[in-house]
Amino acid sequence: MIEIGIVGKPNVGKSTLFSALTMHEVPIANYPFTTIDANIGVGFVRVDCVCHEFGVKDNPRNSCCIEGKRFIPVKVIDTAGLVPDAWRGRGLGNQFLNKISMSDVIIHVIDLAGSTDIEGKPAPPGSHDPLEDIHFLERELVMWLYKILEDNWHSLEKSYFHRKIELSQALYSIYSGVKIDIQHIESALEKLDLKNKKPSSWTREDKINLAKYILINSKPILLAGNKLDIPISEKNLDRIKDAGYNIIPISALAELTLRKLANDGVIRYIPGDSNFKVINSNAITDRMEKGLTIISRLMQKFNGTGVQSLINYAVFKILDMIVVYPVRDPNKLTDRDGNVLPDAYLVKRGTTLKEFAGIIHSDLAKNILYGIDVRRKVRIKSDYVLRNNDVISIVTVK
Ligand SMILES: Nc1nc2c(ncn2[C@@H]2O[C@H](COP(=O)(O)OP(=O)(O)OP(=O)(O)O)[C@@H](O)[C@H]2O)c(=O)[nH]1
Ligand SMILES: [Mg+2]
Repeated sequence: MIEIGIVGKPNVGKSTLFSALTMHEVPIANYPFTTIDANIGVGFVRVDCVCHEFGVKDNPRNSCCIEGKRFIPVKVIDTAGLVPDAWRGRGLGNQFLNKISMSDVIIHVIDLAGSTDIEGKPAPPGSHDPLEDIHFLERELVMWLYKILEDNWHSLEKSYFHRKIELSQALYSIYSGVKIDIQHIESALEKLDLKNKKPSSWTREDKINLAKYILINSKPILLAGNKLDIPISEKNLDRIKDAGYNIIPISALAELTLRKLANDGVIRYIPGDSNFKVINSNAITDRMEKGLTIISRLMQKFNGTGVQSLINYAVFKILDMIVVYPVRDPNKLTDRDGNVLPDAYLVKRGTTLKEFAGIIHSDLAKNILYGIDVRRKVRIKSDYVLRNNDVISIVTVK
């Protein structure tokens, strides 16, 4: 399953976002270090399900479908707040950075309202410039990767000099606990002119540059501008955009409120909708009504609370995933048990049919004969490159 790590300085709303995405109850409070250990849960990307196009009523198994919207699970990890120099052990230190080491993409939450200082202590809205929070995080992550390298330097040199292991391979094993691509290590060595430079002569700067290259290529960071419901946030959002950053504005609190009210049957709201409808007005207090008015205004302007767009952006724009629906019976679109369009898989664009078979089950990849493109009703070969929303059936030797 794709993994998304949520990071940021303390008190910016990471746990609120996590809770809104996963509906897990986790401690949320207006002081730094409310979260002291990582929270792990399941959130969902939202796409238009193909059930409408095929005119069928589906029974999803690995995902769910609400009124033609398919929700596909992704793993979400909420971490404790990071303060400058966390990599050296400040604040709660870097131990929890290891918790996001397997993440495919990192969401960096910042407080758009500037209502928290650089250490995450509450401050009046507008008193802190959120632009300042953007840079420190990248450095923390780079230095975290750098520290892993430094901590394992001795074993790297041993592998390289005594065991004659190739440099890229030796580096790759040092980073075995961090999900990175070996190609990224190879291209980093090439690009940074380190390929033929003996590790014993690498400078600190060489090591930091390598860590930076690996981070940028293996752990893309997406900025989430939170607390959009606080009036000053919009001004800061424009400033951050003007400074050239790609940032998705969100109100995690608005999303969490809507999901809770929908769960309680007070409103009708499907995550990611651009509006909601009150269905039990008796349950609405004056205070709630005030809150809902603010949320409604925000949703009109930004086409929703931004939370679903954020997670979709991370998966589809940054990770460039597509959705593929495997079925066993190409006519009925069912699995072995008769479930219609049972599964929706997120796979990297460019994945071939055979690779996809391997993702489902290694035996399937071994025994594949060909596939059937259910939409076009044609046979497809093992090397067929899957397209978004493909519904395919895999035919095997037995
Ligand atoms: N107005 C507003 N407040 C928010 C929003 N999201 C979170 N908050 C508030 O910000 C404060 C901190 O929220 P948390 O979710 O605990 O923040 P955190 O980043 O997990 O904090 P730590 O665990 O301490 O690092 C709480 O008072 C939340 O209610 C939002 O979208 N709008
Ligand atoms: Mg928290």
